[in-house]
Amino acid sequence: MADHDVIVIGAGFAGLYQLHRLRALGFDTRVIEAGADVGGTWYWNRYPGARCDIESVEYSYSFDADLEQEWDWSERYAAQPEILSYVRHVADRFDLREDIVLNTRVESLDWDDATQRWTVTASDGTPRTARYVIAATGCLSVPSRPDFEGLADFAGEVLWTSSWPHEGADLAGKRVAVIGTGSSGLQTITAIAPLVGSLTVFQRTPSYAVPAHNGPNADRLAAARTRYPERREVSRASSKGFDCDEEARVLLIETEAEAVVGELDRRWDIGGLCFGSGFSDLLKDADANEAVAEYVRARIREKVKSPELAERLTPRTYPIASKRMCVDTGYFEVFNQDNVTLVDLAERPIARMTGRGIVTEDGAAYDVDVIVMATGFDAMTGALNAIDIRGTDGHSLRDKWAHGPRTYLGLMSAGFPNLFTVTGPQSPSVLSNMMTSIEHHVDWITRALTHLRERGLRRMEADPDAEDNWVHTTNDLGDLTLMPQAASWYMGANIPGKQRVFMPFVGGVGLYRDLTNGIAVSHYHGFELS
Ligand code: FAD
Ligand code: N01
Repeated sequence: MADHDVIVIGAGFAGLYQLHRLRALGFDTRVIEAGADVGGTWYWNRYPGARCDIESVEYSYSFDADLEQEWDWSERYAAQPEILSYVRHVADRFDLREDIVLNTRVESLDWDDATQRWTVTASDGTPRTARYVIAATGCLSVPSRPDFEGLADFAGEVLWTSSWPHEGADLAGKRVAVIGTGSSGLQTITAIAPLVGSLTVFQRTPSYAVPAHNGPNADRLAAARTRYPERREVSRASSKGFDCDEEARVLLIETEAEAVVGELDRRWDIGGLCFGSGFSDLLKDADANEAVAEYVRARIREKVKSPELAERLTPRTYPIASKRMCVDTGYFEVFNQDNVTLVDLAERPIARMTGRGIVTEDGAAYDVDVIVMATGFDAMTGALNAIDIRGTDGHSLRDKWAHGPRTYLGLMSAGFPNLFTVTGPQSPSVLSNMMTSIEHHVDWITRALTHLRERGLRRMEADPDAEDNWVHTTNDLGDLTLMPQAASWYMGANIPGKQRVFMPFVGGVGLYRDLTNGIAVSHYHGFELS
């Protein structure tokens, strides 16, 4: 039996940094990763056009000043191959690989009260135990694979953006269908439109998208290098975990219409996800939200030549930013191409697949060579629920979370001692620059384990009352916003049968950091330590 101080599940950005921190402090740590290499999201999602939509100088580690100074980000938003090289470089640079077990999936975790340890069962059959387990399993790591009738009969190729073939896919000249118009769909569609013979886009819900204005990065990188520490600190104190120039925020409903448009124009020209950040009531006031949504709708009309097509591509059924906004580079313009067709599933849902392609409920048949599924993820809870986790008295986490996740601070769940989650549900995680949130959680967990060790303690568990309060707080805060109005993956609404509950903490990264650090200072108020 291999016994460790800590087992970390997942070798994405979170798992790697967690290993680096703990090993430096002398904790015997193993990382177990299902994939054949490190990188997590950036190992699996290799579809054409995949890139980050937070600037690379912010969507990167901040823990090592030399790494910051030495790594060259070639574009404002790095593409997937460059991000994957960066993660691999980090694994090599800090000698992390020797403590990572690849190609191995953790299947179950069982808490043993007598030994105060977790038994970790994984697909390689090696028996392992650990004092602590840290789930760095990712919020967007379990693909949603809708059960389309007849999919197995389709004679062509089916490709999933979330597990794109490593050798690539030759789409040149082919008849390609893409199902899904979230961030993955938008990026794929834009990248493949110039190559394919014909492209048929199956859209269930249109997305709000803001321009990336991507491009070479030399000037930005040079500027960032002169003030990385200051910039990172602004990000850590911000609401979204990256610098969105929030200082000058005002209430849209108290601002002259002309000034509103001026501010939206300014941010549109800068590009990226800070677009709505000038207005503090964007997600709180329906009128404010509608004004910003209308601005984006007008921009779509400018880009799409056919007014009828523009209208179909225009989101109207949910508030802007209540689903994660997309960042695009010419997505809407793709629909001006003769070889691109939009199928509006709101009018004609998919009925089934056949040997030749896709048939909609009105009987229309779309014959294609390749179907690309950009249908998203079982987000936030999917990867945790995929593991059979049994806490004290054999209680299952899956059962406990059947009506939605229950955590204290998004870090632990009562009844599951010594089990931590990095960017777990009910923390800011997916509403933020994930790098900022990952580094904060890893630092917080590392500090907690050090605190226990220094005091000869062996067990840490969330107090059920503190957890109840936190669950109410996160739900109530979510309900104060417009976010629950969308059928989004934040709500679990994209997975049939999943409980609809708003999962992230909306209070912002800076507030959350102060709160959680304050709890650490107050000897982990709300946790039981023994
Ligand atoms: P992941 O990268 O998801 O890694 C988790 C790892 O755990 C995976 O490798 C998985 O195989 C492994 N794992 C899970 N379960 C098990 C198990 N049972 N046993 C063994 N291994 C397991 N966020 C941003 O902030 N900005 C962006 O621009 C951005 N772009 C994105 C683009 C795409 C295409 C996607 C899908 C997500 C994007 N995200 C972005 C979110 C992204 O997931 C995070 O930024 C970040 O990469 C998450 O890192 P992680 O280590 O927490 O999780
Ligand atoms: O997934 P999504 P994603 N029939 O859930 C549709 C991050 N990310 O992989 O909206 C027909 O957003 C679904 O329709 P609807 C980012 O956080 C970032 O694109 O549910 N359609 C939707 O259009 C992002 O938010 C980047 O009605 C079906 C699409 O599929 C998150 O990952 C890039 C369907 C799924 O969109 C997830 O993005 C990529 C069905 N049965 C990802 N089921 C960056 O740019 C689903 N759909 C950084």
